Amino acid sequence: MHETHARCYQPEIECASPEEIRQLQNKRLVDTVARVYKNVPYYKKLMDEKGVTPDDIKSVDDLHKLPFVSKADLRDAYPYGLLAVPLHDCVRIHSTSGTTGKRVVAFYTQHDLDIFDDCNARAIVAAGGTKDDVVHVSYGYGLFTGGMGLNGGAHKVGCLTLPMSSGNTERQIQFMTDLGSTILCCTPSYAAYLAETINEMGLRDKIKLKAGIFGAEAWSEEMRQQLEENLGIKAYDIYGLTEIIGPGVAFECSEQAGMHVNEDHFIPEIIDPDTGEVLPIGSKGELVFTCISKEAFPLLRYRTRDICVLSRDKCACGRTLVKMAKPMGRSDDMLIIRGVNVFPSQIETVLLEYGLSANYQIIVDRVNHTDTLDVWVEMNPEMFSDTVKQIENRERELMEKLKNMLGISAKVTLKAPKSIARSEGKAVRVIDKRKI
Ligand code: DLL
Repeated sequence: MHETHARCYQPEIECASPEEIRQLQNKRLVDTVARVYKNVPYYKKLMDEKGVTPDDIKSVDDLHKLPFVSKADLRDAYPYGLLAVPLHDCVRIHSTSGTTGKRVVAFYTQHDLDIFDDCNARAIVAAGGTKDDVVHVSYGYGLFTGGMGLNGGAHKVGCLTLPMSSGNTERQIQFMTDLGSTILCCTPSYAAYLAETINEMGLRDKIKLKAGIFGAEAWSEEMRQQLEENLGIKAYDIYGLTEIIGPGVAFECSEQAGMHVNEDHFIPEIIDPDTGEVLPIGSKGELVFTCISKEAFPLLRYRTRDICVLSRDKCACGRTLVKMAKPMGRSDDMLIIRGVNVFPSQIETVLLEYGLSANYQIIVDRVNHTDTLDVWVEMNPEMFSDTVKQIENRERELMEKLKNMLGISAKVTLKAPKSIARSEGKAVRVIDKRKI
């Protein structure tokens, strides 16, 4: 094993016993709470309102006593209100790609960036990365955390790093073939676009990719299979959010069955999104994180809005870090159509199981006081030569399958290949015209 590789895989943490991790978490939690209570008036106010003092927090068992922090708090406290160190100790800012209201800004000290690199290095090593790899980073660089996050991790592992950022697909592919990229890091939707273009250009034999580290948006198991086949790789999931650190909050290992949470830095909880009650492990609910090692922006009990399940089942990779399942959607992305909860991921599963690609769009509208659900999806080139009758039959079959999955009917329209816009970052899958 290379020396750098050995440093980035940290079995003393990643394979520690749950008790050892708990001890570390207890200490870090107590320290963090005391520090933010003292240094951040916003936290002091939230805790005082809840009648909690740092003395009440003696271990992780007391976590539930702390108030939640939500995106609304971040907007309220914008930009410096939750900063826990003097601004001159900070060395970087990242920001969310938020569409409405004020953006969220997150601050990092050098120590925080070291943690960020560490978390991403663990993810790269878990995906089989070593010093011999050429890591092609096509997440956006800049305020978005994706590019810089994976870049830092790849450097730490000692990989040759291509800081491509997103866009200019042909150039991406040229670099990939000329420089022998072995690990691709980007959103799964951009990976699908790259795969499509590589295959169209007839360059599949020229690429040396062996793994992909895909995240920043929801993607289904079916999409994983398609990406693995179309690029000849193993596709690993990676999860994170700007408010907590960026990518690397959790990462997938060789088992490809859920993501290990970097519990030495972030404590996960699952709560009932309506009542805030903490749910037992294995329950489905909203994922909440508490940062216990960061200096500048250590959020306590931050409500992610991601709907998820945690598991402590033994993992064959040897890591003992708790695992989170693929988030099944966001509580605020969940569509309520004619009173029924619909997650875009359910629709994606039906389309991909049918053999279609992930180029689809979901359009929700309200006509005569009734919600309508339209699903546009591109045909494969083979289907495109079908007769109109065959295409109509396929649409009917898909509507039937969607009805079974969702419990409500949707109108499916099969579109010509390449007629739906591709994305270079996070895909826009849902157009909800009811809100306009
Ligand atoms: O998306 C950070 C990131 C960059 C993660 C690169 C992975 C790779 P934000 O832009 O703040 O940060 O968006 C965070 O994206 O709350 C989830 O809803 C969603 N998300 C992130 N990773 C995944 C994933 C980055 N693997 C929000 N699966 C989160 C599903 C994901 N959703």
